[in-house]
Amino acid sequence: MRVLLIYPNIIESPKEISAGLASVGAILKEDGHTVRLIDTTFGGRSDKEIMERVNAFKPEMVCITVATNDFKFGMHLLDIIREQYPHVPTIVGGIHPTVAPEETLMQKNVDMICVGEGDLPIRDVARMLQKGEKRTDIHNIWFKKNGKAIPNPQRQLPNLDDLPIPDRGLFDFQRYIDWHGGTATVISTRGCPYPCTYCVNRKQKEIYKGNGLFVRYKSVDKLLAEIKEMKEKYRLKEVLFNDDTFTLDPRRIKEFCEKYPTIIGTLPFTINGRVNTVTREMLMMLGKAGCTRINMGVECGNPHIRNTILERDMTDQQIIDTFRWAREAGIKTYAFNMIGIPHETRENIQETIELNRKINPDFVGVSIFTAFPGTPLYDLCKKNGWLEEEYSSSYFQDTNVRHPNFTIDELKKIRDSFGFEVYRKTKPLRAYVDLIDKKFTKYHTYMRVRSMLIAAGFKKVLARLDKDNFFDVPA
Ligand code: B12
Ligand code: SF4
Repeated sequence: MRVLLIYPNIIESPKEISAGLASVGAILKEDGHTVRLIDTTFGGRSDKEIMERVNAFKPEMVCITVATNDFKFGMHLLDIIREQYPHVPTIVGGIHPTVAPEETLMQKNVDMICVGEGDLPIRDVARMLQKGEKRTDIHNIWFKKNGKAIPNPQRQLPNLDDLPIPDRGLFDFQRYIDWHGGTATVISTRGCPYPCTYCVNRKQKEIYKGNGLFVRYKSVDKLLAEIKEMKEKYRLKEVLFNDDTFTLDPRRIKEFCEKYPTIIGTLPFTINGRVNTVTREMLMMLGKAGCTRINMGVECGNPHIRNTILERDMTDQQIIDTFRWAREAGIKTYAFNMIGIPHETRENIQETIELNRKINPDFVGVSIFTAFPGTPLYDLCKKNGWLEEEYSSSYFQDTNVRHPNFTIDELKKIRDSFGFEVYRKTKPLRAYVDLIDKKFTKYHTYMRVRSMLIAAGFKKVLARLDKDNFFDVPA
């Protein structure tokens, strides 16, 4: 069967493939289908350009992935495809249908949705369509009949080693690597066990309950084989593990650190960690194995907001210690922060700035809080009438929350000077460049030029000129 995959990605930065579609594509190819991808990450988003590519392929099934921010654009693409291909079945997967299934399924041109992990369900759907069957009982897939939803239960979560390696070749993967100045992305786990109230993991854990372990890992051997294959196929200088929390299992980290240098060599890598999952010893091991950067959430400097509203469960001292250990292990640090959290005040934001000054990260990132469906904080905002009707299109540029203590413009101003405030005393040059950079990120043209400069290695040039690292672009 000719299966068309669509990645309706519209964000300017950072640019990354959809590992979900790469996994779904790999499974479909393994099952003998002809698979093609339309990827809008680097452009080609007009109706005309999309339809030219659809017509060149003449799909027999259309599969699209959507997150909340690209939901509108994704649905528009299904509408224009349906006009010309009224009988071709459509299925929507990804995080948005997982957390907002009814809303997604009830869109006019959506025939089926996949709730949760889609590797095995999509195989069943394609097999069913190929045989011309009309089943409505496939686990994880919700069907629509006479305008009504037919939900189905979840299946057992698959063991990650039983799945094929995600098919990066469906994308122009080299272009993504080049865009990141040589960084290739990998996912080695699925799931995160923590209860943070703004994160979709909490909802996913609830959805998958009773169907096996939510947190699963690729075995170290399989993971390293995947990276080795990637290294042979593409020109890369660095690996970025996009796992929510790479540092969950200390024994696995130990095995990984022992084997990585032997099998992969000196290729540097970046990970996402969580303050209370790492120890000094673990960071030392990671540093020796080639880890050059760890990204960790600080989120809020006020302990009550952080631990009661966000349920992060970590003290200021733990955060300060962990960032220091990373530095001692020779690993650069990136601190994630949020502003505009429900119940937050101006004083609380000042506490976040103070905490960041204390930890003095190499990079600092801040986003305006966005409430995502399926999370407790979304429900809280809804209950209090703090939600805008439209979903915001980016964590960094906008928000769907009308905060009682701030206007959106105020939050944007605070966001734009956040890095400046953090680095003002310790790294003044860096602070001013950050300020200028943030002032311009709202301009589409600036972001495009900035993306191009990053891809051209501009960041590396600047980094060489100034060890403070001007730009806090995760790459
Ligand atoms: C890597 C990553 C990115 C990358 C790539 C995004 C992508 N589309 O894959 C980049 C940097 C571009 C990115 C950007 C953003 N991200 Co992001 N990102 C992630 C991260 C860390 C990993 C995603 C991933 O690869 N997972 C592994 C794969 C295997 O899982 P998956 O994509 O969910 O796919 C499975 C199923 O969903 C399903 N599936 C997926 N697609 C399809 C399609 C079909 C047809 C079928 C049948 C099944 C199916 O099957 C797959 C395999 O089982 C997740 C966290 C997470 N836990 O998922 C956040 C996450 C997806 N991101 C999030 C957010 C908020 C964003 C941004 C809005 C932030 C911003 N800067 O504006 C943008 C939105 C961009 C976008 N269009 O997705 C939120 C999404 C919340 C929401 N409700 O939308 C998440 C969940 C983080 C969080 N914990 O809150 N992100
Ligand atoms: S630690 Fe990070 S990924 Fe895990 S639940 Fe909390 S916010 Fe989500």
